[in-house]
Amino acid sequence: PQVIKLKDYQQPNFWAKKTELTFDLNEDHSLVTSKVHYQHNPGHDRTLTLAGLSLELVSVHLDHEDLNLDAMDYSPEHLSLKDLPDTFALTITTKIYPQKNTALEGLYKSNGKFCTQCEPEGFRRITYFLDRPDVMSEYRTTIIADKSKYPILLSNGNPVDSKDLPNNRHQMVWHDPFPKPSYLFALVAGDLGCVEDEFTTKSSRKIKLQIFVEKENLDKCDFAMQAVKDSMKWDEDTYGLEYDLDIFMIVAVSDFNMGAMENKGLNIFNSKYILANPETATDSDFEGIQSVVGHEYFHNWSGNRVTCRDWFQLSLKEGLTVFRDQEFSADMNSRGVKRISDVKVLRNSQFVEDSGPMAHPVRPDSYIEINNFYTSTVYNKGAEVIRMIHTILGKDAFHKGIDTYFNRHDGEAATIEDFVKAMEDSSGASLKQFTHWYHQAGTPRVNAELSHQDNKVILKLQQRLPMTPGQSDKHAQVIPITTSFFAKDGKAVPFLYQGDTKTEHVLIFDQGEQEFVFEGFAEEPIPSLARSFSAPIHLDYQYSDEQLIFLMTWDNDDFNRYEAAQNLAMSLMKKRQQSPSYELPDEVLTAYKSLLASKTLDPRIKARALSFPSIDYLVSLEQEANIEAIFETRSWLQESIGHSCYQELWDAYHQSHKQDSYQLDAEGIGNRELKSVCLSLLLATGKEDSVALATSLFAKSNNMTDTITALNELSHVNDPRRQDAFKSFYDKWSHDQLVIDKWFALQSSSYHDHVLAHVKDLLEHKDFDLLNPNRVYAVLRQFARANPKGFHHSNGEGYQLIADYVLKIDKTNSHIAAMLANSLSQWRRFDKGRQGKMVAQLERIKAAEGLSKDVYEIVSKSLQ
Ligand code: BAL
Ligand code: ZN
Repeated sequence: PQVIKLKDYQQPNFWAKKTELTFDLNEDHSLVTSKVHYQHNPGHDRTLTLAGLSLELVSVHLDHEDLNLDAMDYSPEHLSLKDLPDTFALTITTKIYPQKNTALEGLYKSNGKFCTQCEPEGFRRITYFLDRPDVMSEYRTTIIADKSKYPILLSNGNPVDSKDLPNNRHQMVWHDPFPKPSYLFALVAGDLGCVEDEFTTKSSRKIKLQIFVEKENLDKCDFAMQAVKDSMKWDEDTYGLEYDLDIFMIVAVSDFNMGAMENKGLNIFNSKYILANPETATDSDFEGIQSVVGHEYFHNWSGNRVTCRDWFQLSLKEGLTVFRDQEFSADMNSRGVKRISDVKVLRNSQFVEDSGPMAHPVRPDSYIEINNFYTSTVYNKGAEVIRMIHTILGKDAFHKGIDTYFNRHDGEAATIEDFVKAMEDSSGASLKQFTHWYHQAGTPRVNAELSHQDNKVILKLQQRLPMTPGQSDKHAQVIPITTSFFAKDGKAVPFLYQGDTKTEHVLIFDQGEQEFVFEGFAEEPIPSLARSFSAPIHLDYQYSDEQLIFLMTWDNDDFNRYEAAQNLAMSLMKKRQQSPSYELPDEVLTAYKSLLASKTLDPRIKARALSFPSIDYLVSLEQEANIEAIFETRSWLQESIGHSCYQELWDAYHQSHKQDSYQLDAEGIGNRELKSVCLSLLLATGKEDSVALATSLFAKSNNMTDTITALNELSHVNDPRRQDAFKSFYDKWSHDQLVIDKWFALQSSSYHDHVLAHVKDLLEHKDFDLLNPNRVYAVLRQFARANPKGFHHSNGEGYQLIADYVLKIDKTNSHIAAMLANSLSQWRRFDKGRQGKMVAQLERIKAAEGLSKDVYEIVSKSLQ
């Protein structure tokens, strides 16, 4: 397959100024007529080559001339015309089959509705087009369909006309005045219910808000609607950014590859990120809805008004928009808890990716299939890079930079350089060296050492960026290290640095090795480094367990308090691995007990401090991980804390458990999360009364969060109560697809001994659907990513199962297949036996005939 390279970027030969689309939607096929007004790009060739995918060409008109197809240069994948004039209109009719489109890209059908997904390259499955983000066009879209089956016809922009047609058909015309690339095009046609509301902008314009869902789900849209209004308000208050069209629509569909899509004025969502009420959704579902609704809404500026010049710039919109949604959620909820969640995601997926064969820079240099680059590096590390710019420049300069960026590039397709330049110009700072973060892959390791002399503290930092595929020669990066020091009394020490005395300074660490000298210390303090995770790095500082307990108790940065607990857990696990007779000392147990007993600490921070690093993250830290040993020591730690703190956990559980009241607020959510962690540690002991406690929570729960907490614990129990609970859950919820996804997912991540056979049964279950991405994620991705015990079983059967399904799914949806294939890419991290078995499956996939380029790219890079 062809490798696309950033350095080969060229502007197109023609621009598409206006695009008029007509969709004639039918049950067997649809006809799409596109009339595009092209304009020659001076200095470029006069050949126009349009992209297509699986298209059937019906007719082509150049202005008014009907072109003879037999004499034309075209295939299902391209259409090319030579010697074209300066301006002309090209009218193309294509025949497409949305009903047969299982890739869920382009125009397809989901549950009887027509819908689209065009990012990144789905539009070419609709018509021949300059399907690239730098070609921005004004769209007018006419949709024609049967009036009874498809009463609702939607597209981007504002509705401008509608009328009835013969044969019970009707048509609707939409016009989007904002030029946009084809990837932001959207169409929906179906019989949908609608929840409506209104938002008044800061300039007093009234915006109509509509969420379209299947009629039986109309009662599950309130939370998402509130999130839309909160997002609109937040973007005005924070960045002065106002919504631009008169109407903002969201449609929820059940078959969707991604979480959601920011099409101009018509966001299309995976129903998982819209539909919720306390009976069906967990607290984390609600959080997900708020952040995804925010994310897609914020794209209206960061992505739509200013888009990307090419797909190498994907992080320009995604990194920035993730940063914006993270800040939105932090402002709406607890900032400390949000930071802990975001770092957890980063470590569990981006750090893992960055340490394996798929490691790539935030701005990749090349790709085979761009769909493979919607990664946590582009999204989450991209957001960390924006966050560091915010930290280095400060809030005011950052906001000025954002203003400059949007003012300068409104209506344009921009690059990462444009963004950085806007930040530099408005702050006066140079970000030249900083831009290595965009070009260099890999997670920097920072080693820190401290010494104390007289009243001074010297902090010595060293940075090292590991080699990654295709990159061996690395430059030192600019790393902001937010630093405080604590005295023995638990207070932060004010200290002098660069003429300023404060309790917290941001150190700019930009050399391979650097010493920082601070004054104002009567005694040697305990450092709190990279506070709030000020940079996406691995930080090595040799804390003693005693110091970690101190920080866990006294640090006033929520993230670093959690971090101390994580480091303490890793230190304890290491000691146990080195000495199998090692047991937790009293000081450690006392620390956990006082954490649980604290009257002032946010229950969610307590809960996070008592949750330990994931197996995947622990594996990613090793050269050749012994997964059994990691699994055993992690279980030992949970079990030891469970046994030694049984009474305290039991008490904390009951204090958090408000049986009859349910509140979706900080207190309610905090209590439920702490309760869940306590229950998990209690069950780690295997004691009968803890199993009884989970069984009782399951039986009496009045909300989905508690139900899932209990069912998750019971899923690992080797006795009939597991089966009973799953049966009663299924009987109660079999009508609700999203809830049944949870039922599948919990069984796939169960640690019971026969889980592989059980997963195979689930794949044969009547409700399993290979064409529905959420269901595939619930069973197969969950097994591969959230069940290290089952997936990495030494017999290799877990790997074989995943490979079997990669090959099966590749025939219908290569995007989902590639995502699944990626779970085999980390093979180098494991022991020789597992390595051989994973490689054998990768080789088997690679050798398969007719493999998609999506899967080919993942497996071939994994094997390199
Ligand atoms: N643009 C694809 C989905 C998202 O990141 O919003
Ligand atoms: Zn996005």
